[in-house]
Formats: sequence, C-alpha cells, structure tokens
Amino acid sequence: MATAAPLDGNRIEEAYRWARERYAAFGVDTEAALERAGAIPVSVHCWQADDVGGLEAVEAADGGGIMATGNYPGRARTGDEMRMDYDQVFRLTPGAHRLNLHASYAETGDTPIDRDALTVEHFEPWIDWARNAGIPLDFNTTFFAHPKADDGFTLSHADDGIRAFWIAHGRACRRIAQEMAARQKAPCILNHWIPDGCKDSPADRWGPRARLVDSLDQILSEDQGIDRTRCIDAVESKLFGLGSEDYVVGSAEFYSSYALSRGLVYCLDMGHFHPTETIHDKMSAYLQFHPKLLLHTSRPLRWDSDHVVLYNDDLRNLVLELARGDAWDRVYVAMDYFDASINRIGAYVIGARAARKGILNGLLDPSAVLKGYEAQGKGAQKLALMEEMRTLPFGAVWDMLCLRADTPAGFDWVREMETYEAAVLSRRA
Ligand code: RNT
Ligand code: ZN
Repeated sequence: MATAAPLDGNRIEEAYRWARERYAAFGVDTEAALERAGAIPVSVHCWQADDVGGLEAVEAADGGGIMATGNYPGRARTGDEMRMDYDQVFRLTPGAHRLNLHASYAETGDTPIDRDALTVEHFEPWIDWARNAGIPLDFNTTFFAHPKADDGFTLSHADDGIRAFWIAHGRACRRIAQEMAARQKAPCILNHWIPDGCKDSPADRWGPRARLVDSLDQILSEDQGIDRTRCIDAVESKLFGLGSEDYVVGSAEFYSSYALSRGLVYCLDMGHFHPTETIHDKMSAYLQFHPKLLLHTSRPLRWDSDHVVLYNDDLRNLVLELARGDAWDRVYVAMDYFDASINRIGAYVIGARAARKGILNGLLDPSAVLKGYEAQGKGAQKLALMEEMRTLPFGAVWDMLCLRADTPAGFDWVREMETYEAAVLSRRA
C-alpha cells in the first residue's frame, strides 16, 4: 500500500503562498491560472477501462490494428462497470472533464445491432450517466474491430457494398452525436478515424484517397440535416499503423486539407507522426488556417504505442504553445491511450492528472516576459527564464488546484486507487 502520510491542507496553503510570490515576480498570476486551468475541459477516452473491447453483442473481431497489450486484472466487462470506474477516476482527477465514447460501446442487450443501424437509444445508459455526473459526451465512429474492416479498408474500400456500409455507419453516428448534443445542451465532438491503409508498396495510392473523399462527402452531405454547431466533426490523420506501415489513406496532408476544405476540425494525435516528431511546432502553423484543432494527447514510445500520458516535455511544449498563442479556445483537448498492463484506474488518473498539470503549467508561463526578452535580443535572459520556470514550485500550485477541486493532492490518490482495486477491481474475474 502507498505509505506516505496524507497531505495536510494547511501545509498546502502555506507552500502555495510562497509559490504564488515566486510566480508573481515574473508577472504570473497564479490565482487566474488556477481558475482557468480547472475550467478547460479534458475529454477522457472511454476505451482505457476495457482495453478497447467495446460492448457490442457480438464476438469482437479483428481489423484496424488497435491492440491493447497486457493482462492486469480488473478490466471492466460491462457498461455499468465502466461507468463505475469513471466515477472513481473523476473523484481522483481535478478539473472539468468530458467523456469520449466510441460507437462500439453501444449497449444493445443480447440483440446484435450492426454499426450501420445504431441509434441514440443504444446509448441511453451513457446519456443518463453523463447527465447525472454532469459530464458532457463526445463521440467516435468505430471503423475497426469488425468483419467488414478485416482487410484493412473501410471508407476507401474498392468494394462499393463495404463502402456503403461504412458510410451508413458514419451517417448514423452523426445523428447520434447531434442527439447527444441536443440532450446535453452543448456540442458533441464526433471524431472520425479509419484504419485504411496497407502493409506494403501499394500500386495505387490514388484510388483509395479519391474514394475516401467521396465517402466522407456522403457522410457529411447536407441531406441529413445535421446541425454543425451541435455535431462537430473532426478527422484524425495517421502516419502508419499495425498492418498499414507503408501507406495510410488518411494521412496528415489528406485530412488537414480535407478538414480545411469542408469546414471540419482536424485532429492530431501525438502518436501519429514520425517517431521522433512532436506536434507542438505544428500549432502555430495549422492555427493560421484552421479555426480549430482536436488534440489526442498520447505518449508514443518508439512507435504509436499509446502509452499513458505523462507530464513530459512533449506535453509541456504542446501546452506552452497554446499559452503563447493564447489558443485555448481553438483546441479541444482529449486523451487517447490504452495500457492493459497496469491498474486501469491508475492509468486513467495518471494521464488525466498529467494533462491537467500540462494545462496549469501552460497557464503559468511568463509568456509576456519571455517574448519581451526575445524582442530585445536578450536571448540568454529568455533561455534563463525558461530554465527557471522548470524549477519554480509548480508542485505547490498543482497541489492547490487539487485541494480547491476537492480531489486528493500529491500522491494521496494512489491510496484510493489501491482501496478501489482491493474492493472492486480484484473481484472481477
Ligand atoms: C488510432 C487513433 C484513434 C483510436 C481511437 C480508439 O490510431 O489514435 O483515435 O485510438 O479511436
Ligand atoms: Zn487518436
């Protein structure tokens, strides 16, 4: 069991007062940062709870290259178990959250309903839970783990029948997202990611991309009467995947261009670029042109491995860019990873707390002072202050954020994770 004694609120206050002064010396208002950092929503992905298994009333199928590795006990097996787990996660994680559902989490009882026939009624338990929890929902089309995805192509498939099926799925999901938005009286972000691509040297790179444009245009066609301020469509690019190492139809150039030309949101996943490529430098480029971006925070280790998000330099740099460009209202922050080898509640809480730390740290950036030094040619002062920010008492401000949000500060949440594991997770066969 976690051994350290629980943190004392008075000591947190004390440490915070000193931290506040240290930041104020560089013109940073920690009070304003705390307020804003808690309010920026982070969309928590639903699929870490059950290793991307889904709840459909059919045998899980292959296809799509999405694979969680590990067999740590306690995987959620039902919608109720998943929702119970999220309640626990949100108790241990400060700040505003959303829950990001995949279409494969439809609850249709014993009746198999195929993906092209899904309707909002198959998501009623989620909608009820979300209303009670005060957590808005986001949504995703599920173009993988299905017999019609097992050869690696969906919306760009050469077979018109298969393509029509997936177009119908896309259209069904837009209706569902629109209805979720209506019920929660706030927009629902609908992200579209397809696995389409191939392992080796395609002779035809053109046909699938042309078909993908056509399929997406059909999904988005006006005849559905979807209100674009309610259902906000995003398209997610990728560089390579398991089984699509050579060619991915929906590449960065493809989707960035498609999103711009159709007024959609472009989604960047931190794991969907070259293994040493990071996305922070892309913010000030894309946001010259795109009104909004969706960010899948993740942690690729040597490849798109979807490790638990940590408060590392990739995340810090990304969020610092949002701060320096004051782009907070132009991005939707989401999480996307799955690790089945550790306690799954812990995986969630570590990642969601790390994302929140990143946001807080971004809001504590002395951007004005740094830009001032730069403008005056004071490069050493700029670099020195950037370094100084790394060792300011950030932890004291972070603990304060947790305290004010009535969530455990410091390492204290780990004890609660252990209690929940003993009482709940370890009893799941
Ligand atoms: C896959 C994409 C996608 C998925 C989820 C489950 O590489 O990152 O976002 O992880 O839709
Ligand atoms: Zn993603």
